Amino acid sequence: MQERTFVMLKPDALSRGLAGEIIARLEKKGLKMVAAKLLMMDENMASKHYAEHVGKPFYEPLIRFITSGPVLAMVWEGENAINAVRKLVGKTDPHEAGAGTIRGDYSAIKRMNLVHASDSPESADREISLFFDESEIIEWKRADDIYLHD
Ligand code: 3AN
Repeated sequence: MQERTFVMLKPDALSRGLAGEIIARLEKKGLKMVAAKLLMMDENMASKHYAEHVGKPFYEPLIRFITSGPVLAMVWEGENAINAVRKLVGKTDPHEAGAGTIRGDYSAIKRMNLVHASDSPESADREISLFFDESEIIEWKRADDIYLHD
């Protein structure tokens, strides 16, 4: 099933020069980038994005971190895109994330784990609409599209 998911490279990914590497992994899986925007998140946007974590001990440091530098917000599309990206990203805790996953390979601590990816269709819809207007999402075909879905 073709799906869209929201993916955001966090400030550590940009600062550590890992943006290209992470994007390459999603591209090679056969997913298609359909929207992208480099921005600084302000506190208002960060608190909306992380609303489910308000009150948790890691909330304040998380907001400080996510607003500390540029993030690359993106929408990716493809077969089972939500689950496919979560698998490529790996578990929240980098010590539990498997080798071969983005977090398993490149991140060292839980808060600074390089990338956010939607965990359900409901979160994907909510997160995409927080960052993008529908008009900013581009419909296009990859040259290899015929190999990537039925
Ligand atoms: P995920 O990004 O894997 O879906 P969530 O939604 O549970 O994980 O957490 C959102 C973000 O909050 C994580 N990406 C991570 O940066 C941070 N975070 C989650 N749990 C912790 C924790 N126990 N300590 C520090 N930071 C955390």
